[in-house]
Amino acid sequence: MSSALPEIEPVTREPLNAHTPAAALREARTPTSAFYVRNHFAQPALDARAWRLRVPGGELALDALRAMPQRELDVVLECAGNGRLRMSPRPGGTPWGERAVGCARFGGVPLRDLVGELPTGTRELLFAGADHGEVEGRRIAYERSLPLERALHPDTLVALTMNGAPLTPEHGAPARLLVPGWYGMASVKWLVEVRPLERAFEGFYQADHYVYREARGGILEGPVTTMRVKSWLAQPAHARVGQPTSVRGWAWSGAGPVTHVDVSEDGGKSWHRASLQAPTGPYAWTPFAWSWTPRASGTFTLLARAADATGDVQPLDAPWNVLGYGNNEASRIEVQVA
Ligand SMILES: Nc1nc2c(c(=O)[nH]1)N[C@H]1C(S)=C(S)[C@@H](COP(=O)(O)O)O[C@H]1N2
Ligand SMILES: [Mo]
Repeated sequence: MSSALPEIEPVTREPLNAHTPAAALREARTPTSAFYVRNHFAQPALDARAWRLRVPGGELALDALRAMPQRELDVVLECAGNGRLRMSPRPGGTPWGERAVGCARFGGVPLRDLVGELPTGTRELLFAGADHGEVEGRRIAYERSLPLERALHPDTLVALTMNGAPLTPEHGAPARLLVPGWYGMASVKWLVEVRPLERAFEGFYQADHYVYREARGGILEGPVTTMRVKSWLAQPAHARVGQPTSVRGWAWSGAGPVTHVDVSEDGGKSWHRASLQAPTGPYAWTPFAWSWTPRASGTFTLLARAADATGDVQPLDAPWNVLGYGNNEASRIEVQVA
């Protein structure tokens, strides 16, 4: 018997970018070793004992953070570039297929418990990672800001754990920001500084990247923020003619609860309402299931389309924008029916 941990599937090696393997996406919580990794630069190796988090009014050591009241949340993290390969014409950028997504239990300290009194006139908080590199001839770090309201939301965490264990180096050890409901770029890994800003941040990963540009197909232009409603069909891979088969998967949205999921066996001509189970928290994905009885043998592609409480529905075709963000087209699974 093998005790090997499930492994990520590299998309690029330097820097490391890797998909979650399909098998791991059959589980409600994605194992950490299988959870997709998205890095812009080489991973910094931070010494947890020497590490400090600079916050307005001081700095904090890891032990001090661990001693504070902790909050745990199941959170779907999805890269804004997930599904980019299906866009046409194909945008540049990391060639993500469709598995730059996962759901894990994160634990840590609400950011608002860490920042003391902020200077009057503070509009945003800036979050700096320890990783850096050269971009368009300039040396920059991975930095992102959040509007004050989102930064101080009780569920915005400085996360120290993932699936009950200390963060691993790939996922931002010793501490990362976690912004539930937003695409992954907001959740700054290897966090070393939180800084108040009086004006909107205009750094590379804020104003040049992670913006919807020349957007078409239901995406408005502007900054990339919340995850658009989406689903993942996890099973089945095989089915038998005349035998009921459980079609299952997950649906999520950063804008509100998932209200329904429909499944199609005929390429979107007709739809069947799936049953939903309660998610394990407001930011976890929602399990759905539909019983399918195939009437013929062959290869079938099933489609799933989720909707959320804001009335948003997954489009059947990939939306498009220059940098290839936010593709939330209906999900598909190929099933061999014998
Ligand atoms: N410091 C730092 N934080 C970062 C990134 C990065 O390159 N550097 N990538 C971001 C992006 S684009 C995503 S999608 C998530 C991915 O988190 P994961 O690698 O833990 O899955 O981290 C975000 N935080
Ligand atoms: Mo991302």
